[in-house]
Amino acid sequence: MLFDIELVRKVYSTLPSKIEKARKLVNRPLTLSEKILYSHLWDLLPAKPFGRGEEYVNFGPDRVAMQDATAQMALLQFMTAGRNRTAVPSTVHCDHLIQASVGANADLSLALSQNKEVYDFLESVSAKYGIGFWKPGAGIIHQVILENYAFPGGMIIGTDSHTVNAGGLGMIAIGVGGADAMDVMAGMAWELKMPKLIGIKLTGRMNGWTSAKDVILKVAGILTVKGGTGCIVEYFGDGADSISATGKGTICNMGAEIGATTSVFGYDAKMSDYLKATGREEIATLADGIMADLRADADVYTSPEKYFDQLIEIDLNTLEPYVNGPFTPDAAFPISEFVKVVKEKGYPQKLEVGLIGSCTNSSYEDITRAASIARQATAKNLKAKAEFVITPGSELIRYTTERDGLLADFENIGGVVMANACGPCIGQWKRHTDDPERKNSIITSFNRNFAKRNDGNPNTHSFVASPEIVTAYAISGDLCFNPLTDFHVNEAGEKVKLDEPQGIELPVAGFDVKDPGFLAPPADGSAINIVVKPDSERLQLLEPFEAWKGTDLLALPLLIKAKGKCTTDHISMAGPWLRFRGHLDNISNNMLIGALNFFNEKTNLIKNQIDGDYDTVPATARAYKAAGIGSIVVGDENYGEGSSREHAAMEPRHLGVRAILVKSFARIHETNLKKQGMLALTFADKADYELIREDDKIDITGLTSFKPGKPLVIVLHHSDGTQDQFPVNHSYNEMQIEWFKAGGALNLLRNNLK
Ligand code: MIC
Ligand code: SF4
Repeated sequence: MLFDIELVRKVYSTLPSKIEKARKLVNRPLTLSEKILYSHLWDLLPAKPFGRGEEYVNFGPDRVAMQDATAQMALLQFMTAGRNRTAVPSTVHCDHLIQASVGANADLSLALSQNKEVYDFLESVSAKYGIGFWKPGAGIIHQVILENYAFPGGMIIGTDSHTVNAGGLGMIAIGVGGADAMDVMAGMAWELKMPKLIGIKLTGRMNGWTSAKDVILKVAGILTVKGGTGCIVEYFGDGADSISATGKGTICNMGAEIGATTSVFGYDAKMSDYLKATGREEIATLADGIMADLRADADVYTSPEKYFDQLIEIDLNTLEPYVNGPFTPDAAFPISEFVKVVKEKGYPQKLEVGLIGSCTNSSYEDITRAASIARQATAKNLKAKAEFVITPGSELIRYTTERDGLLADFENIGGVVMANACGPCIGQWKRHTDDPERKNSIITSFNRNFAKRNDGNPNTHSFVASPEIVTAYAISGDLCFNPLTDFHVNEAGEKVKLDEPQGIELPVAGFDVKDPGFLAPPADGSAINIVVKPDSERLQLLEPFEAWKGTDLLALPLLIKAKGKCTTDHISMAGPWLRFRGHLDNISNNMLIGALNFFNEKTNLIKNQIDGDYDTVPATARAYKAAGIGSIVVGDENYGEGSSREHAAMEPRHLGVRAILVKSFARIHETNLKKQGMLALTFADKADYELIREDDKIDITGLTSFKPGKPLVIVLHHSDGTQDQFPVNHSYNEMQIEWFKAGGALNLLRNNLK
């Protein structure tokens, strides 16, 4: 659908001149990322170019998007900002709260009744403040954004890490916490450290079983889960132009898994085709008119090494399908080596479930490729040996693929189509298993495969691959089966082989949908009254956090020293806990329950320094809070990897944690901590992590002269009377230090409103 065309016209009317000025300032040809960043500056052009990876820059994004699980907190904060309407066009998408169990219709109606209070809240807040509302069942936020709102050269922020999906349509699209979204909706600038740039040149063409997913699965293997931190990944080359817009979306989407700020492709004929096919001919025509501004300058493509901080080249001709996992998305294996890996590492060989869909891989092309495998299977007398689950990304896709008989292809081999929602991808999955203790394998076309993510079961080994590869595995039910080379044995006992998948990029008969599930806000919503019941277990109005008292923080007990991977799923688990996303106190009961305690290698069992007993993390934090003492959390590398959920920062804040001290942070989480008035600190010398003992009391000193670039000092008081002392770094700028002092960015905003 075509929304807000005026906005696109406005952006395009000034884009060429802004880019021209930026080119003069930088005094060299520009990458596409720089073009979009410089044309979305909040302030006038600076006197000299921004230092990449160094300077904080204020931007003015064109749009904001929120999904239901994060929108609740974002909007609870926005409601206190004193505005009648959002300053930029914004949307809410109800996708995370629907649990996949038996099938689309039954699951959706159950979700509608179970989540009624939250849906009603989101719908009325949206109506009041002029926000577009996508009802439950309409689809997953990123698929809906790609189909309706993304436009080349634009800038969008969204309260979900996979907002980056819109890079597939040439947009700078960035995942943020709700407090950041609130700023932009409240009419303020949005701040980001000027990203570094990674260039990825794609040459050749994909063929056979290889698809866009395999590009990013390979990139994840190269860059690892933190290799993209602080960077925009810009794809280019003849190979890039050969990939469909939705395939580009898949690649950008999973850029979240390498920690990239976002990923982007230059505008091309594929994007133009997709815009036209999704009812946005007018945007395609406008974009065609300024095509050169929507791609990098020519010299960037001929001499990329001059313009990017890091350069990678991938030959699509020889790219193999990949399978990544388990437990981390960067464990990347080309399919030809995967069988060996499964055997050597002893991963459970039997595949119990294959799942396709999600915001990453729900395009018409994806579904046609996977369906072509399913169709062949039926013709060759095969059924899926594993359970097989399909979650379409949007109602547009579901309606069109049903019309074209593709969903039936899945059902014919035993597939079950779930609601258009996140479902199993975010642990909203009533998995049917006879024995949760058994080590077991599943494979998905999603993007994340952290422990417990899909079904809450630590014994589940979750692998990630393209939808067509997942479909082939679901048919074989065996991870030691190579779909490219091996034979299946069919129901008549014959050996049969499946041919390469065949995809159709865009529906020949066009997309169609009866009810896309969109609710436009009324022209004037000011009379709408938002009610949050005081005894609600799902929604709670926010109380301001306490301001800093002006002194160093002394003798804070260590709450937990987390060992190894500590993603936002470990800090604030999703799945069953999603129901409390609008209620800070209730959701705080999941704080860090997935983190591994360094000292006993157990989850959710830590020492309470008041009585010496072991208890859960939330209970111990509550005990410290009740006793009026703050605490400190220590963590490892890439702490807070994964989601944008600011609950992972608000929960510790709410339960009295004062600082998170780690070896390194994931970008969104670090910002979320700062926004909520927490101290986000990193070891100057990572080896100092080893000095932290279980019953340490910890001082954070230097706060009275807290300054950008100046380390703070940690003093450890060990229980044997000895001490250790070391410097810790931070990345706070002046404004962020003000957030800390005020007790959170929202307090500062409220103070300014008074
Ligand atoms: C995810 O994929 O982890 C989520 C659920 O979409 C999150 C958002 C959330 O936690 O609500 C994300 O990616 O930001
Ligand atoms: Fe939903 Fe999964 Fe996409 Fe997150 S990654 S938005 S949970 S489908």
